[in-house]
Amino acid sequence: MTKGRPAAVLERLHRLYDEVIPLLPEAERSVAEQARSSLGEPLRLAVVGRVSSGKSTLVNALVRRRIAPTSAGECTRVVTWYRFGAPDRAELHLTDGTTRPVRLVDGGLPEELGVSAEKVDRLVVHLSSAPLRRLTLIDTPGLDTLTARNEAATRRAILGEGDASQRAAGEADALLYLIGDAARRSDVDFLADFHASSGSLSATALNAVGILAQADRFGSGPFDPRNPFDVARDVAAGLADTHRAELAAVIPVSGLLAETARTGRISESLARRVADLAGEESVALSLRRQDPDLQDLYRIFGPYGVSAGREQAVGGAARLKSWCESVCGIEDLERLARSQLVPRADLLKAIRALGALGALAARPGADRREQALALVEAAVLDPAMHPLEELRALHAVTSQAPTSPLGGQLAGFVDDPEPRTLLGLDVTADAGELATAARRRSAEATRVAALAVSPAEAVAGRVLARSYQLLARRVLAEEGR
Ligand SMILES: Nc1nc2c(ncn2[C@@H]2O[C@H](COP(=O)(O)OP(=O)(O)O)[C@@H](O)[C@H]2O)c(=O)[nH]1
Ligand SMILES: [Mg+2]
Repeated sequence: MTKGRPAAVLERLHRLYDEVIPLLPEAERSVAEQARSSLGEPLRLAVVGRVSSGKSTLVNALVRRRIAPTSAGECTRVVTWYRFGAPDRAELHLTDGTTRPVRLVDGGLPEELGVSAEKVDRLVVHLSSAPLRRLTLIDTPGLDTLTARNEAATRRAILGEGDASQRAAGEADALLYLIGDAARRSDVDFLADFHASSGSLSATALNAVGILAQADRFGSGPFDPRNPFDVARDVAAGLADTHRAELAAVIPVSGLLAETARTGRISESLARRVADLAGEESVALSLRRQDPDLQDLYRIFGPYGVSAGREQAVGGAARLKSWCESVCGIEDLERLARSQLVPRADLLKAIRALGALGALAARPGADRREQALALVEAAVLDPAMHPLEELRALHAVTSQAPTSPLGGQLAGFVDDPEPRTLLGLDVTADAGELATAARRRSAEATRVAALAVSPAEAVAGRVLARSYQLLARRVLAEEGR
């Protein structure tokens, strides 16, 4: 029965857009229309991080195609959107508003575009790759020019001005944030910018996932007895703890091993080249690391992949491939996306669209600005929009009061199961019993809010109290009472 709550959020949001758009200055209406139309699209997941952190390699692994160039041509300097579509094709959207097709070379993007990166707004690639049905991926050039975190920057991110990577992140519903071995100061600043740009209902750690990139390179090299993935896991756990407010999780991933495993690169002859190294002492192997053939293998598997993959390769290409896939961490990332991002897609999209409209309505100089802001305010308080409050409160307790039992209850509402499951009642419970139980839970939540030791828990308690009240109202309404 509670199914359809995210749909109700979207419906209410469309109504708000209908109300507010006529109040906006002419020039801003098309921006608002674009934000509205994105509500009907797959979730947008932007891949951000420093230059050469492995973003494009990871994108290739996720779409299972070697489509994104991973060397330093023009292509790597433009924001690239990967959308579902057939036939496979790419087009450049230029800043002057025109578009032009880009020819794929052997199924991949060319290194050079024939247009300088400054003239490109974005490159849009359509691929008939199954994962893109649910997620549009946005590959970004990389963050090096992170600037002040202020209101102007926030508006720029939402309204389509400013640094390309930042702007792309502003158009995204969720982020994969690639981090090196220690999140640097500017990484954290960027995350704060992104969250600010998602508007007042920013979901923060609910829509940003940290990736500890190039996990196969952790540890101190060939003489380190530890497995680099074990080292990376420890580092990731530490970062997840430090950045609980900004990141939903930190997952160690080797994009390179994932790309290699998933894009059809591992032929029997390649596996044989790796297998031929089996039995060689690791020390001997590392002493001849300048050997061109070894260099070539390192580019495909990385030094750890070659060294640890040798024994697997003896078993053939399929064995090597499945080993790469199982150690690289990509499946952990996909599992998280499936369980936390995709099911919350509508709410995440709604948060972005609401934030974008709120920022437009607040623009100084906008005609009838007071009226527009009042409409946004009224929509935020509408019971139909309550799931957004739940998502926000869930974030707050998850990051600030992780042991609170309210977190689990909020997650129950956010992930939208049956009222009977939410209330712990069996199938025989009728609407009256459900409503009574819901009201009792509401009162309990209010009590928790009053006694809460942390502000996050107090907010969560109040939000949950309303969630249960609305649930009671809804079961009774559906029963026709
Ligand atoms: N060893 C290793 N190298 C990687 C990994 N991911 C990317 N690289 C290499 O790092 C370089 C930059 O990768 P790229 O994906 O183009 O980075 P981007 O600039 O963030 O898009 C390339 O030479 C990749 O082969 C990884 O997981 N492990
Ligand atoms: Mg790149």
